[in-house]
Amino acid sequence: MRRPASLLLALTCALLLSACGPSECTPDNCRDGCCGADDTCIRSLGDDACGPRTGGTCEGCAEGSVCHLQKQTCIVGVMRTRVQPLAASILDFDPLDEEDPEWDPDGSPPDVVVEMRCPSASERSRTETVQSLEPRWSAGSCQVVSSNLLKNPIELSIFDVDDFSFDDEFGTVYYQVTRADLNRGWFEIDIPEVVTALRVGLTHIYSEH
Ligand SMILES: [Ca+2]
Ligand SMILES: [Ca+2]
Repeated sequence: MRRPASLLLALTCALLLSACGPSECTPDNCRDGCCGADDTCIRSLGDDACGPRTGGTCEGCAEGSVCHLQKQTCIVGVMRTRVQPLAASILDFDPLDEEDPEWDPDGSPPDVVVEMRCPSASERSRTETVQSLEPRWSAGSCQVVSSNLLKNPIELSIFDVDDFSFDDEFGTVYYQVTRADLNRGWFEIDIPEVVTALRVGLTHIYSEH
């Protein structure tokens, strides 16, 4: 009779690991986050869970304060995020135009621009034009209050600028920035069929009061 009981216990443990193993959040099992109230390790800090990424205690930031992601503590002030398209990889032919798959009539690489409409921004942001299948940009960012960036998506359009005809559109997407993105400092998306990767950098600016 003893054996089936212990077998059942072992089975229950296997199914409900947390019920039998250590469930407490400690610096040992939470080395890259802070410990939340329910003993979970929170790796993406934010205003409602902010604390040292060494298994310290997460705290909620008070009204009028925000979580400083580098300092890993609440500060009184405002956090803004600068959104900057950094790099893309473009297909070397137009998959939607079988008759004339070259991006430009002379066979040169596309002249690539990213335009963004950022939450609560009055104007669209536009990068410089870079003629390449692997364009890199350093201008044309927008700056948004970070909490707004978590509530509303960014509209991103990417296209080949053409002087004597309509620009070749690669696509337009809406992307909702996540808390993990803010912690990582960038996000990467693809835009079917043409853009295999578009990487966008997120740098944070804190104005402390
Ligand atoms: Ca073109
Ligand atoms: Ca062009």
